[in-house]
Amino acid sequence: MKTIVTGASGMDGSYLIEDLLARGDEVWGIVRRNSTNNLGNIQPWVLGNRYFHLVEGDITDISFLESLFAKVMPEQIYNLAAQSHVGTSFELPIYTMNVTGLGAMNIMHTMKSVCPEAKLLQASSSEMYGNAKEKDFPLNETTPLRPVSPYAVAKTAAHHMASIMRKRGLWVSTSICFNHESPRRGEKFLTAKVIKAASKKQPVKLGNLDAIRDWGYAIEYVEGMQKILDHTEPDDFVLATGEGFSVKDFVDQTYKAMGLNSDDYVEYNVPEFVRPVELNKLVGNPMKAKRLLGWEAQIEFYTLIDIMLDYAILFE
Ligand code: NAP
Ligand code: G4F
Repeated sequence: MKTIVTGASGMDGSYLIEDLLARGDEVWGIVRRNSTNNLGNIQPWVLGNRYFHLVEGDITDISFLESLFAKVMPEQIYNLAAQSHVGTSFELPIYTMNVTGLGAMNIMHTMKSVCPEAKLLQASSSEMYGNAKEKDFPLNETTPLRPVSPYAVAKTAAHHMASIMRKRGLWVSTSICFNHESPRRGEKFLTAKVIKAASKKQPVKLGNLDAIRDWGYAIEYVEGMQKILDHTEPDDFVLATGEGFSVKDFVDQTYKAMGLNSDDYVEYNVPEFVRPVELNKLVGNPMKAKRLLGWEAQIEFYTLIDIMLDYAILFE
């Protein structure tokens, strides 16, 4: 199978490529050109694999996409590239829309004109739901989308475009992923930031501790993405654990696992890290993915913290 993966240097992209190579795909991984090294997540065995092709490019550049897609004629495309940080999207709304929203549309448009027989997985996000009504929990594939951040607006635009393209006959699926984490998580995200500080027994400055998230393990979520593309027909699927914990729960448990009391280490409501609009609660209903794909998250909250802490203590 010839497969293109955007966001190859990111957390999910790097894990996904490992799975795809292991199952025998030939993979083209798109990374942005960078003056410094942004390939830390891509393992040496992947970089040295003869079935892996590292391609420099940008999803905002449609001429690049057209020429790559025409050269490869992919059977599968995973679009994981995004400006994916919600807080940053308030500072860089237009940039975020260009990359996360229009970039996804560039990919769909290029697929339609160059390789309309290919299958596309668009990485949608639980952030699209915004502050849902209490009666709507846990959130599923039919819950209304009410985005409250520029990032979510961009993801929602791409999500709706995926649905339009599907109605026009293209094989476009979406994974509506709830938060998922791993030792490869970028260090501006809450979990990685807290793990790094706690593992070194250092203090940390945070924003709002009250928000609730449904946190899973990234390796399992990229397995879910593959199952979505392997399904018999294109569709939308929620990938989530179904369990919610607060940011404070995450912080308290992480310091506790280090034998520390978080009250002694955490400064919160620090203005720099408080978002102009907060998304208070995200808890997903993964039943459709379980029923149709046989996918279910196994790694729960406390194990996830242990995995991330152990890695940080051993390797960072
Ligand atoms: P990530 O670690 O931030 O990776 C994003 C990737 O996109 C990086 O490789 C980044 O490259 C690349 N990228 C950014 N702008 C680009 C551009 N203009 N052209 C080409 N590549 C570009 O994100 P992730 O956590 O792996 O998430 C993967 C996808 O799932 C993203 O679309 C994200 O929005 C979505 N998602 C994630 C979660 C989650 O909890 N992790 C949940 C729901 C949805 P650089 O390395 O050069 O920055
Ligand atoms: O780790 P976060 O930045 O993740 P957030 O905003 O939930 O977004 C992540 O999950 C989405 C899916 O639901 C993805 F689409 C998106 O790409 C990304 O992967 O923040 C988690 C929570 C938020 O409520 C935030 O306000 O932690 C709170 N928080 C408190 N202090 C903080 C901080 N978040 C960050 N990043 N940094 C802080 O200092």
